[in-house]
Amino acid sequence: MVQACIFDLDGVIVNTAVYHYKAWKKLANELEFDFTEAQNEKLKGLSRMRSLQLILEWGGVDKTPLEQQELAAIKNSWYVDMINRMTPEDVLPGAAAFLQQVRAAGIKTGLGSASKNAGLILEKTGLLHLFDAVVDGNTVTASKPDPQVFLQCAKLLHTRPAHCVVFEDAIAGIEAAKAAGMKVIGIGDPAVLQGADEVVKGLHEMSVERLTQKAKSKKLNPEAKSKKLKA
Ligand code: B16
Ligand code: MG
Repeated sequence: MVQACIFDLDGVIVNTAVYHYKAWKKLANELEFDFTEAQNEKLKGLSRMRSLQLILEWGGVDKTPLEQQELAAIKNSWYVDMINRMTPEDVLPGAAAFLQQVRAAGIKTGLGSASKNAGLILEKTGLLHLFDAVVDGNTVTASKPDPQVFLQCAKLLHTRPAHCVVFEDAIAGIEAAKAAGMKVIGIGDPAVLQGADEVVKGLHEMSVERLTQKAKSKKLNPEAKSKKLKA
């Protein structure tokens, strides 16, 4: 039985990957190397500092921890300039409607994001009131694929992990949800998100009815199969 839905933010509720890309590219170019969209894909779901470390590795540039902090702050100021201009129109198709439907059905909603800017994004897009709990990059000490973000969220929602369904677009996030003992619906390409129990193109394809059906399916609920076999 699904008692809570936990949503990743970037790639599920909004698409801020494009702003991350622009800001990281500008930083890479100032350091005199390039940064591609394909590389940006690999950063999805990873923390800001882990992203920077990978970018510096790809560019063959060595920086001290203090310099890394400064570079991350510069990138973040460019990124924040862009997200400050976000409006409710930037919410991905079907996301607000699905959140409202889930809540109307008595299912709790939580946010489980790696972003330290999650609060600002939810405020700018007018979605904050649709979440019962928000866990983001400011509250966790270990980033995805560590399950901490989703476990903390389930705790705040007073729901056992087995009764939570996570919506995620990144491989690191799917691994985190699985490690937390939760069901996970991938948002994106099934060929990429192979670890997910199910994959849909976006929340516009979801409804509470479909969520309940998916939760009953053998893939999302392996216990159903073994109980049936035993009976
Ligand atoms: P910030 P999510 C993640 O958000 C992004 O996917 C990832 O690309 C970014 O590095 C991370 O947030 C940290 O973001 O710099 O704003 O703290 O997908 O976990 O919602
Ligand atoms: Mg994401």
